[in-house]
Amino acid sequence: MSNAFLEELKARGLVFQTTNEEELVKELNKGNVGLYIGFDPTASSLHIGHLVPILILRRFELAGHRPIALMGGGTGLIGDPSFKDAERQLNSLETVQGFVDSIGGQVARFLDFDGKAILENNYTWYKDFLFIDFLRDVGKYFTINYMMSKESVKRRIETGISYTEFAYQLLQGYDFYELNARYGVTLQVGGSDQWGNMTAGTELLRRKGGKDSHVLTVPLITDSNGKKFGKSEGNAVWLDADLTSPYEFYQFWINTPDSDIIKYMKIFSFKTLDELASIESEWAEAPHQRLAQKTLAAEMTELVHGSDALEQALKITEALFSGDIKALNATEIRQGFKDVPSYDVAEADDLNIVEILVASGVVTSKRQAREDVTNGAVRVNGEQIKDVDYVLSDTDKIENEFSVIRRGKKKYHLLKF
Ligand code: 383
Repeated sequence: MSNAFLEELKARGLVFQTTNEEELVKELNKGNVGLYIGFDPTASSLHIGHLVPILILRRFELAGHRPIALMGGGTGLIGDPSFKDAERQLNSLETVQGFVDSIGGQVARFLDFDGKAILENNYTWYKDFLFIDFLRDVGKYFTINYMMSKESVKRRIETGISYTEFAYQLLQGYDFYELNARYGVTLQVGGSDQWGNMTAGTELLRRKGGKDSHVLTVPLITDSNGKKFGKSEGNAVWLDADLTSPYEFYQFWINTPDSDIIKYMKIFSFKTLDELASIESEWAEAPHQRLAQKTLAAEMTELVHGSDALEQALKITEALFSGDIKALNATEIRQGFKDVPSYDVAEADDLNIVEILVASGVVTSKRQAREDVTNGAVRVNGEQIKDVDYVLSDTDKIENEFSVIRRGKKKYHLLKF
């Protein structure tokens, strides 16, 4: 027996490990399976590493199952020790609740909470759970040996772990039990780092509830160098547009190396494997045109930020490529030039091109500035300035806020008025 949906997940490289596969196949073949993934509120935004599990929920939803996104309003107050080197700093209740609200809103973009999908928060059942009851009703089903044998906490048992974090797996285990009771959830999905916590749940459901349940993990995504996926120049790529702009988000995908792009397309795209295969063959004929990267970047940016944001990201990319900076408005300039050096122009600054090049630090001397201008190496908002006596005026200010100076082929500076 097999299940077409599970086979598709495997073909996309989305399955790392499952509990007994035959049983899981049987369950999926029944259809309308309740499944969940948990997200601990450790920041105000989810990041790109959360995208695979979120999109898996969506895949299950599209296949007719019932996905639940569980916010860890309770577990976020404790801190998951899985594969973490050090004890977590405790966040306050208000902080964690704030994070729950913001990341819950983010997940809502990907699932239909008016349809089959459900948004839950485990603080709902932990806020009134007495410690004595928890020890009697949950703790009693686990031996210390069992808890210590988990790969996810093994290292910490040697280096140090508080009783608080050590107990975390019981909380996640109990969530599975609770969601089974409330919504008939029989499957928990998560990253491979979550296997230990998730199987604590199947254990509790079996021992306390006498029920079978299932776990499926998705692989930790790595690039062709074996490095963890999801950093852009060392920074996390956030799903919140205020933390990582749609343009930067788009660029992150565009910059995927050829050695990774086909793998990433299968993991992230909702296009069928047949469609992806034809994109792949077209791409392979002219990889330098980056068709695969462009296709995935567009699909992901639209999915996460919407079609207007995608359009804007494309517009900024195009303007930076062609040099036609005047095509951009102030918001787009802000996104496109977030990482270039900028200079706040002061009242007293002389706006002569040579003077301002020096004052803003584009060049270090007037002699250099004059030489660059005369040689045609200086552009203001994409327009070449060859006259050393040129004085910036209002027409050089984009929406009265910015002038973009380019020196040579690629060096950009932003003047802020
Ligand atoms: C809490 C309560 C549950 C079930 C799960 C949780 C959260 C879980 C956890 N998950 C990570 C997180 O919150 O810490 N203990 O950042 C990440 N997940 C998913 C996926 C992943 C994991 O949210 O591998 C990456 O995104 O499982 O690291 O009852």
